[in-house]
This record gives sequence, C-alpha cells and structure tokens, in this order.
Amino acid sequence: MAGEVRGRILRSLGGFYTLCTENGSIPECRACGRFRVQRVTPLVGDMALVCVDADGTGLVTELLPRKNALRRPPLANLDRLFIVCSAMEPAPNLRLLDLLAASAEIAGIDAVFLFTKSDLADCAPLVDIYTSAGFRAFALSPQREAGIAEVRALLRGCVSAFCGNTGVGKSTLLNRLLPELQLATGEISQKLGRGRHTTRHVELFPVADGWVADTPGFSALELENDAALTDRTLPLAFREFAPFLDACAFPDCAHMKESGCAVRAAAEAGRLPKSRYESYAALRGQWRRQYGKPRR
Ligand SMILES: Nc1nc2c(ncn2[C@@H]2O[C@H](COP(=O)(O)OP(=O)(O)OP(=O)(O)O)[C@@H](O)[C@H]2O)c(=O)[nH]1
Ligand SMILES: [Mg+2]
Ligand SMILES: [Zn+2]
Repeated sequence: MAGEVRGRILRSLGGFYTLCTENGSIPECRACGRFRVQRVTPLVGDMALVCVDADGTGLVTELLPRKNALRRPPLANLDRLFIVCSAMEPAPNLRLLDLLAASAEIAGIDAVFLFTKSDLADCAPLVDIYTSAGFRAFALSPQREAGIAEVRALLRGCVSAFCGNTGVGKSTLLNRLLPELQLATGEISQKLGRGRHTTRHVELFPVADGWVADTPGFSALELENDAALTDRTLPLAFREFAPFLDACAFPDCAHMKESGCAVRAAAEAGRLPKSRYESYAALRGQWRRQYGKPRR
C-alpha cells in the first residue's frame, strides 16, 4: 500500500522515526532533507505525513501544525506533563521542578506532580507546596495504592509524558501503571550524573484512548533560549502569582526588590509557597544574566 498517510511520531532514534498510522505502525522512517535546511526537527508527538514506498519504507514529508512543543523533554502536542520527583535518592530539586512547570504552563500543558519513594521519606511537605500552588500532586509508594487510580485516570484520553531527574522512578512507575510496557529500570548509584541514565530515548506508548511518553532523566536543566519563557512571561508561568499581579505598586513590577510588590509580600506572608517565589527569583536572575536587559 504505497502512498501518503498521516501518522503520529512515536519514537525518534538516530535519525529514524517510528510512526503510528491508521494502517499500523511504520518503523525506520527517514525525514525529508528539506527539514534540515529549514532547521525543523521532527519531535516525538508530532503529527506528520509519511510517504510509504512499495517496499514498506517510509519518508516523513511534512509536519502538521503543532499544538505546542517542549525542548526538554523534546515532545510535541502534549496535553499533560507528569513531573516526577523522588523524596530522596536523588534528593528533590525544586528549582528543576519549577522550571519544568513554568515551561509547561507557558506552553498550555497541564503539569501534575508525582512524588515517588514516599517509602523512603515523607513526601507530604512537597505535596503541600504544589497543591497550595494550584497543582494536582500525589505522593506514591511501591507498597500503597494511594494515588495510583487517580494517575491512571489522568492518563486516559490524552497525550502525556513523564519527566524529571534521572533515577526518580519514572520507568518504574510507568511499569506499575502499565505492566505490559516492561520498561528497563536502573539501580541508583552514588555517582548520579553522566552515564547513569537508564532510559535513553523518548518514546510514546499507547494507553486507554491516549499516549504516554517515558523520557530520559536529566540531572540538571539549563534555562534554554526558549522564546516563550522570558523575564516578561515568567511571572505568568507561576499560576499562584496571578491573584497578586495587579496589586503591585508598579505596573511593570519585576517582583524582585520593588517597594509595594504584592507578590513578594504574599510570599513573605506565607500566602504563596516560599520555595516557588525563590525559584521565580532565581530563574529571573538567570534569564537576565543569560539574555541581558529586557526592552522596556
Ligand atoms: N524505594 C523506592 N525505590 C524506587 C521507587 N521507585 C523507583 N525506585 C527505584 O529507583 C531506581 C531508579 O528507577 P527508574 O524507574 O529506573 O528511574 P527513572 O526515573 O526511569 O530513571 P532514568 O531512566 O535514568 O531517567 C530503581 O532502582 C527503582 O527500583 C520507590 O517508590 N521507592
Ligand atoms: Mg527511566
Ligand atoms: Zn510585584
């Protein structure tokens, strides 16, 4: 059945793409040379047109418009991003969580927090921070069923992804939710960092009426030149700041050292999580150092 068909990119590995089409899956598709010239990189999650030859090999010829796209993890057309963080081994990195959540918020992707290894340490303080910031957040432990049914329900009918630091238990949790996946999981080593990543590529797997991606973990996440995330949009990427933004004394308040800043006052008064405000201030500082003074 030669011809052009529409499909979703499920996997991208070494320049080869696996697509799921209504005629089944087409492995080892190459991408059209024009993409390289146009500096377009097909992403897992992309809807694409693929030309299938008589011998069954495919060539991705066109990417259909994206609903959204993330650089880290590299995925397109996500409805939901599960941000996974362990209570310990590795220790929580709130700055990383808040950067991931901010990227999702600006892209219009629903962020949900999953705190794993609650058998090793209490996840309640973490769950508290994120529920009071207005997110869904769950504490999960291998021995307990709490939260599992809720997460399963959130997977249904949408395209989602698990992301977070390496070793937090993304693949372990996906195996528990979807035992048929049988994903490889890794031993935690003292030497977290390069070469310790168990999951090595992004891949979408089918779930009830939807798709879910496992992604490789990262041990640090740089503020990348994400056009959507600037010092101007950053306050909007912290959803719990919204009720305070109009109450700042200056309309162009950066929510840093300004007098009459309602956001900073709310953080100091405990009306929004202090760690979230600290992440905001740190990310803004980092943005300013990297990309210079904004145009006013
Ligand atoms: N005690 C405990 N260990 C866990 C839990 N979840 C995962 N682990 C262990 O943590 C280690 C890492 O788990 P993975 O699922 O491979 O972690 P990952 O997030 O997929 O890691 P990368 O693929 O490298 O990004 C494994 O040894 C798991 O058995 C948990 O809830 N409690
Ligand atoms: Mg993994
Ligand atoms: Zn302010």
